[in-house]
Amino acid sequence: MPTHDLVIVANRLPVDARTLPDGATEWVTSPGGLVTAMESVMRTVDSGAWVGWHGTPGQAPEPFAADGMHLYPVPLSEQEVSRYYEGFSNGTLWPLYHDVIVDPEFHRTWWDAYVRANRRFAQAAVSATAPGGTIWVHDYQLQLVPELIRSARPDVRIGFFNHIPFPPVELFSQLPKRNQVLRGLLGADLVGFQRESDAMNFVAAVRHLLGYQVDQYTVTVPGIGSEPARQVTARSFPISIDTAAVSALTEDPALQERAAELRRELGEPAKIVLGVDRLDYTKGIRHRLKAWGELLDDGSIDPHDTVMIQVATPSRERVDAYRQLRDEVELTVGRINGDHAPIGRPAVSYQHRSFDRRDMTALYMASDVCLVTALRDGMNLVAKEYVASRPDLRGVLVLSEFAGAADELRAAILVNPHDIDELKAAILQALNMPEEEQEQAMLSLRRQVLDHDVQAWARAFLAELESVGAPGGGTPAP
Ligand code: GDG
Repeated sequence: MPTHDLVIVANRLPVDARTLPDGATEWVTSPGGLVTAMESVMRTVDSGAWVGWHGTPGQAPEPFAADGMHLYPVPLSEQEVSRYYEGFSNGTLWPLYHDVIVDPEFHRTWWDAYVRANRRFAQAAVSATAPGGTIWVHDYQLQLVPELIRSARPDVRIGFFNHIPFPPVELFSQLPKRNQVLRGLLGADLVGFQRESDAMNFVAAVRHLLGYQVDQYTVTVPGIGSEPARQVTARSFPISIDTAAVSALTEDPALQERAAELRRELGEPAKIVLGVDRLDYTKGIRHRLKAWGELLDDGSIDPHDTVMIQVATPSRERVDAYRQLRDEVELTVGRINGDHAPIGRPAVSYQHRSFDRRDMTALYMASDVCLVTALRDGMNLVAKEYVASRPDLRGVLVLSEFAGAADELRAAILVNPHDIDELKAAILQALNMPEEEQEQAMLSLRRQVLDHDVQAWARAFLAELESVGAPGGGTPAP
């Protein structure tokens, strides 16, 4: 008997398996903004659940509880991981939705696996949800899930949030099965996006490709047969971070000491410049390194007193484009260091591994400049984390206008990362910014980030879902 009032559906459960010395499995909650946000909204309902893949191919473990949440693992076979997740999700949709920075690949076997996997997630959500409950589906891997749920359970409210950009219709139109994807999303009562432009792109695609009536951000989905028409709302809800958690860390004296120690370990440079990204071609790491290399070549930066730290967290290592990117980045870092690093100190300190949250915050606290140069990014949480880590009001954020965060963080130095000269100038401007100016900009950035945390984001989405989604078939069209 389904019992949960609020069910989250995401590709991954918020836990990782760890094998204990005696061979038993322990589940460790994976830290992250989404988990924190969901924990906070789950506390407001009688019973909350999360449906998702547990991270290893093969059979799924039985449902279990972790941190007050009921977790329902969805099984994926080795072939489904390769075709649904690495294939259609990360080899087709990810590049297409990020402005075709690399060529998307289309394979019908990938699509078939995507449909199969989406059905399984939808089925698990349907079984877990109480009558009249709410289901919140997350991200591009699960775009068919809203419609699949609606056809089985017209009694529930369905929300969908897309964490990545939604492309302009000219690009979206390239997607084979594009109409199935749109219809899948339109199963929701509320479709949320990071930026207003994403919501606009979505409704434009619905109008152009399906011919449905659109009034600003409201789509009227015609009923089939005797079914009444329904309305679906598209809106932007810019995601944020758990600012209270970051603030608490910055007040920890051990972390303040760690930040000072990091500077000492790097030889007390006058300036530290930081980049933190998943190693992904959307993040503009190559553009950033090109600009950095040229600034060293032309003598604008002295590697004896300025260091760049680039954290590049391993990501999607079985997808070809990611392997190639890693090779290129590592070749470039090697060249820059070979050409410029003083003995015993790097010009670029390249870190291809994960750091824990505390070390990450210490890095933000130790850095004078943070470079976010994404070529396209839904939001970019690193930009917000850097700002939240600077209660001292020092530090400068250089932010790509192609990251969703640029809509809100107007006091950053905004750049077009494709323009290497502009990027170089922005880096120099950041390195030379007087303290007073840094304080002014940081104050304004912090106001924005501290006033809009991830808990508020989740509450706003669910409140809107409650107001637009009428259980019993969605909002009927007037
Ligand atoms: C997608 C969208 C959107 C990174 N390395 C380590 C580490 N991280 C953390 C960062 C940050 C998160 O990972 C990355 O978030 P981003 O927003 O930068 O990017 P995506 O992973 O691409 O996320 C994006 C996001 O969804 C949310 O909607 O903003 O646009 O692409 O929190 O700090 N954390 C730790 N160690 C690392 O080594 N602990």
